[in-house]
Amino acid sequence: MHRVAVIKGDGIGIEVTEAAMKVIEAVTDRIEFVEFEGGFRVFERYGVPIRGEDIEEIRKMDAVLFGATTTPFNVPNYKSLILTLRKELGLYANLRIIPDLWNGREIYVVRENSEGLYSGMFRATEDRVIDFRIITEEGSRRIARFAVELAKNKESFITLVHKANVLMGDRFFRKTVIREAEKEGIDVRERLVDSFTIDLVRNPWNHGIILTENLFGDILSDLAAIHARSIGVIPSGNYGIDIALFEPIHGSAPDIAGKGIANPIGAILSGAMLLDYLGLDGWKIWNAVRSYVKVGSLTPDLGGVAMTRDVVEGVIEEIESEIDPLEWDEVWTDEIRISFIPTMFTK
Ligand code: 48Y
Repeated sequence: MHRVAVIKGDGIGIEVTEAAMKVIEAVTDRIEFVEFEGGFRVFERYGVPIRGEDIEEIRKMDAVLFGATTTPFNVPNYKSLILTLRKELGLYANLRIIPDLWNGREIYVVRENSEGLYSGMFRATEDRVIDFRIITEEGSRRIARFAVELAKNKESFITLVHKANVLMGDRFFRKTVIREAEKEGIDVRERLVDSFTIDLVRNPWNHGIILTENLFGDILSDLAAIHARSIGVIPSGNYGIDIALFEPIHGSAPDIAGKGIANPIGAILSGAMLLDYLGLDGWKIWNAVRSYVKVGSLTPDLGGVAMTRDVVEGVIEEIESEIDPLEWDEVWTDEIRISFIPTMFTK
């Protein structure tokens, strides 16, 4: 039995996480969910976005399934729940898979998740604020290792995106990445972040594993999201040394919360990434979602009129009608390759 912490969060985070749990339960009975509360409402009661004792409990779990939270940026002392969890759980690697579900292709973005301008270190005086953009040897090495393993696994290469022509930290980062990739014979193509944005809009599918530092990764992965047709279908994983957290990349969408029309696919595919991490059958979910979107009705963000529950039911039907993979070898082999997460990140 694997123990998975669940933090549904706010707004549509609640609906989509429940959707993902139902789909996971249709694939396996080897997961026990344990729910925790976190987000702004917890902050109002306790002054922190998640209680210290809950973090201690979560550390003992095998993985975390996360929905979405609202982070007001005008409340003094409020710290984002997801940023707190990334830090507390040491989740240094962020993998976002931007899928084109209709054509079976994906953009992979690996974002360094713990350093750069997210270091949390700053110096403020009356007339000047300095945010420290920290890049360390160890931080660069471990994210490089993550991207190298992924590239090896997918028989692919790394597109390393940086601004080393201007930033000292990026010169350091690129040296470490190139050294780690060379050790494993992985090809590294380098791109400057500014001109790369144009390519990511016009020609997004052929960059292998895109690897970059924290803030560039935040921005580039949102930009790449345009190729998924809706931000509502994009899953992600935040990986640490012995725990990982999976979340759709969309936010809590207060405007549609509670209406039952949120797209659950990003959360459902995050569930697929979670199963892969635990060594279970994530590919079944990927296949079911790909089959469903071609025939089933879609939520409003994808131009349809479906409700969240219609999509959940449809995806579960696809899972239940899945042909025995042995009768299906060619597609099956392909899907395994696409959805597989390297062994070193498997529990
Ligand atoms: O996960 C993301 O990319 C979000 O934009 C967060 C970030 O900057 O990494 C911010 C989320 C938040 O403020 O709660």
